[in-house]
Amino acid sequence: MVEIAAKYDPPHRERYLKAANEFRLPYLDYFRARDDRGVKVPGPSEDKWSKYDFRLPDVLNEPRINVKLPPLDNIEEIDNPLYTYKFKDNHNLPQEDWGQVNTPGQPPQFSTSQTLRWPTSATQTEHDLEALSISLNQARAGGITTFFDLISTAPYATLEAVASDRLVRGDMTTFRKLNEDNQVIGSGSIEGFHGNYHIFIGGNSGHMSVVPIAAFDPVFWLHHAQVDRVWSLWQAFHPDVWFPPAKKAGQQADNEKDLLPFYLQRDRPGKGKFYNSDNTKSTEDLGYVYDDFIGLGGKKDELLSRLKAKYDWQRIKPDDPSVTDPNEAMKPLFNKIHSSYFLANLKSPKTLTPAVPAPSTSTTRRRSRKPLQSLVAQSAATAKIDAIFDREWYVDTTVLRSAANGPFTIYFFLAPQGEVTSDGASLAQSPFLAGINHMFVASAEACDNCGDLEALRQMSSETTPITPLLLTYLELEDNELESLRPEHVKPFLVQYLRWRVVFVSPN
Ligand SMILES: [Cu+2]
Repeated sequence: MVEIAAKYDPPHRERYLKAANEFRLPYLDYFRARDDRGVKVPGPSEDKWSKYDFRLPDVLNEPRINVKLPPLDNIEEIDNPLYTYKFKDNHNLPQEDWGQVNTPGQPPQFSTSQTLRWPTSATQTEHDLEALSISLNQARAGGITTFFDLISTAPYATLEAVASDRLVRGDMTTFRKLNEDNQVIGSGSIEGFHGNYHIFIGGNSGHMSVVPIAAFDPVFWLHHAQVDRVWSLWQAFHPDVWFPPAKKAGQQADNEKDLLPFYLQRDRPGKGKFYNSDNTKSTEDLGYVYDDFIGLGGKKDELLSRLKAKYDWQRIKPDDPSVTDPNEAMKPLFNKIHSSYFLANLKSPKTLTPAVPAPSTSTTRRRSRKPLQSLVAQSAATAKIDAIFDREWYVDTTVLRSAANGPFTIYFFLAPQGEVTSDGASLAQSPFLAGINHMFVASAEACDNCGDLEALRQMSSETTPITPLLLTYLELEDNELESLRPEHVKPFLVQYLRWRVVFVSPN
């Protein structure tokens, strides 16, 4: 980046050099609304018109973009490097590496010419932006619940609970995530949360959904910056929690072990040749800090109120089920970003939804929803929402990590019989989708560690918040669900909870 900045003529050079030196990888905030022009989100009774759209930022969605090029800082239209990565003639990867995702001798499932998001075939040249948008908008309600759970609640207050989805005592008889003292800990993890967003963005045949080729998609890096931010937030809420000491005298503690293959830079202090968990603990030591912390001074309460100020408006909770409006600072950047030089094809932007929100008139599904006003009145007036008995509901799962020798997704639905198809491609768009658990694992052949994990028959656990969809059922007129109390939810789940497993790779 500094090299490119140096190619500009003065007076632009100084400005760009300064910017290049201060540049840090931006994070992809999945919970930041992109615009308030409305978006259709599938629901069990009818498609809902949601005011805020949580699609990817448009800088990732536009095939062409205007940039100011060196040396004269003149605006020119170029292929948007954040839209897709085009593999060079030799596909950048040797054929045997492509063989991990594309079965030799069969038509490729993953494009070898460019990275794609939600493609319906490997020969497509554009992303399916509509499928991608539905996926991210569907994922949002569960995602924001998981985000707050992971960083600030008791079940995730230890490293072994929050870091990985692996079961410490992983065997076929242990179906709960337990710590080494056999206490039940949170079934989710930052690893699982991270894996889910790989497939929310990649879809069933997108590069982001499979380990060996995910990092070719430019969005990978923004996604991983967000995962790093979540980890950073967790650390801030748990400043005194770190790895347990080595079990035996003379043994190396996990936090001191080399993080291969990440070489320590020469100008950084440290004992070894590689990074380890201790010398990567603080982002400030690594030269950056997230905006959440600027001017904070280590106060946890203040951090939590900052995060609530950013995101609480969109959280769907039993005692507060409505989506309101973001504060001024979190208002969509849509109008600012669509200024005249930023995007190339302003006249026919493909990613924009209609400006006039059209309330859905879909009558394809048989259940009707109560009018919004009566719903608000009723939520307050009836005993349906009960502070003493109501709680968040989750589906916790435990699976064999290597069950498919590659990535697979478990889709959970709250659906009447016959409403969930077995067509893998359409499951993610289902109006009955409650959540997913994507096992973002590589095949045993992909790396040494992958083979070791398979040999261990490692079990993994995950969690899926289902309260948002339960609340939608609570609103339906025919009273399929009476309340969020266990006596009503349990029989409802026996009747309505369904799941499908979809294998992402042909292996
Ligand atoms: Cu990843």
